[in-house]
Amino acid sequence: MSDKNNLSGIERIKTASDGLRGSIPESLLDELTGAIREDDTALIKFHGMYQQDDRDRREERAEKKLERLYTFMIRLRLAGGFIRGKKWIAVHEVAGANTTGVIKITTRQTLQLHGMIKSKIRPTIQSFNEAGLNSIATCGDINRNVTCTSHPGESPIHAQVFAYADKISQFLLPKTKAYYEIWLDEEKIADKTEEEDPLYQDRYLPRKFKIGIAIPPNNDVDIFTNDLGLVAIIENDELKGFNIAIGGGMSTTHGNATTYARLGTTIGFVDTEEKVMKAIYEIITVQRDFGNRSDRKLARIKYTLDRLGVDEYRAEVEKRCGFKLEPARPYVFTQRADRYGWLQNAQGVWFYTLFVENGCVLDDEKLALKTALLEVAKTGKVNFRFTSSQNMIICDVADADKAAVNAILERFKIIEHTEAASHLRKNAIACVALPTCPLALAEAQRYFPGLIAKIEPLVEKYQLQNEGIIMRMTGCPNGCGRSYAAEIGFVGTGAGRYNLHIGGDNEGERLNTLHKESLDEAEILAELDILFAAFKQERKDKENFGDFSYRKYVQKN
Ligand code: SRM
Ligand code: SF4
Repeated sequence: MSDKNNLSGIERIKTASDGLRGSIPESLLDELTGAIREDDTALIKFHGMYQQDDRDRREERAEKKLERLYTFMIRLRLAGGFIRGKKWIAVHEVAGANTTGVIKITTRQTLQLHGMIKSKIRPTIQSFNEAGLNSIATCGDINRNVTCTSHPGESPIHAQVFAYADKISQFLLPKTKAYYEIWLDEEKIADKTEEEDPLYQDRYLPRKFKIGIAIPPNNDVDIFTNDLGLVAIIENDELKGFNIAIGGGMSTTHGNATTYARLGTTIGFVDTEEKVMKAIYEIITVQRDFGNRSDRKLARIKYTLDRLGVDEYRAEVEKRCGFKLEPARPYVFTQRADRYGWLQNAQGVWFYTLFVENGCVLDDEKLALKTALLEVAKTGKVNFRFTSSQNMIICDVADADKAAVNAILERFKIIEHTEAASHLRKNAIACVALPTCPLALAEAQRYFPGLIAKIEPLVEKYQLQNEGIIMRMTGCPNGCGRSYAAEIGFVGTGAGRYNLHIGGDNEGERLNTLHKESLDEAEILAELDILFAAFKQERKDKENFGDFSYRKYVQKN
């Protein structure tokens, strides 16, 4: 547990915030600056927003002695990445009116809008609210958006498992009414006992907390990168319960050897819904009570777990639950990549998975994706799901409506765009990075598509285009694009330079390893040429790139 005298600054801000209110209302009224007060920047995260500035324009603004061009990014809460068609239309409209217009699908199956100026925050949240959408607790030291295997065709009982994402998401919301009061003009509640929060209390968690649900054989959600991962155990088309894995997390800090990426450790199995919820709750209370509140770099559950030891952590959870976790049950993951095109689920309903490069929904000179999706939504016959690889599924399409939806997709060349993209490109993820992310050391989403265009000929040179290699890039070591869980991972170290990691497996059950440090583009391409040539010549039967590079370069045999 943390030394009470050595709490991080954020701990003080949280406890003094009066239920996450701080001085946000005053900050909003200050017309002298586009920013909000410093303490409030930590608090608005709990309301689903980040203060950012356009890093491309910092120099120009500084030369003119202007303050930075402050704007806000807002992130929605969409459990399991599901949104009704009507709500998509609302997001489209809000994006156009109040933000840059680009709708960004994130690696945790939700949506972000960037570039909102301070005066547009309340109208944005109000419009979302009218549409039945909110951004509560999508950021901050609290449970975030709950992810779930998105492909409804994966299992006949997908809907049953999927319902858990929403239940867990609701169950772990904070009790404070600050969001409604500040952004939606609801009356200030007089009786503060209504806001008492036995889970989060007044200091919330030591750090962010992430939960995902996977439905084997698909590990599309990268379950072991979550603080808490549930793996659905399905026998004879019946949901028996969930294996629970804890302690996943991707972030490291360059030059800080005490930080590390880690995959979750499975601690047991629970069967009934009551037990699932209780186990989740108490795993979180143990992290709340034992997590590091002094050093935010070491505050995630992965560090608490390794400090206490897996057995001690599990014993504390069992003591608080009042029951024991059963031994984990067997299952197999065989895939992680999205399945593109039309597929039908067990109930005969259709869904179409389309490729959205880096999750950026916009209209450009090549593709009018945003307009196409609006037209599809306006048919009133579809809903949407987002995948953890930043793609989109048009779902719940009845047999009778499929032709009409397909015609729109064809007219806007969405099908052609999805089919034409290489496997390498479709399996790739890049995080946002520049210009909005304040932590970016290098480009990611603006650079990766161009780099992939230079890697594709190498893949073709060695006839590896059907290998389904999973390649990911992040602009810094925080791992928002989960680069450490890729077969080939690029991690930004500085402008135009990336660490190259290899040896992760295809299913997301083994992290990769640092292979070469701080490469520029020419060095990356030269190194990949060597790696692909070796793979082509020396691979064993059916060995994939991740397993080959692990054997040859990590195990060295
Ligand atoms: Fe992330 C911070 C974007 C998924 C680990 N992440 C950030 C911020 C908010 C930068 C900041 O703190 O000011 C980035 C905003 C950029 C922007 O302009 O939009 C940012 N993270 C993203 C998104 C949008 C990447 C994307 O391109 O999709 C993802 C939003 C997910 C969501 O909908 O909630 C996103 N971030 C992740 C993931 C992947 C995941 O959860 O599956 C990780 C690695 C897993 C993990 O948490 O360990 C991740 N983000 C981080 C970290 C490192 C946390 C740590 O343990 O130290 C930070 C930095 C921090 O929290 O201090 C961070
Ligand atoms: Fe920003 Fe780093 Fe996350 Fe990329 S990985 S979005 S650069 S914090």
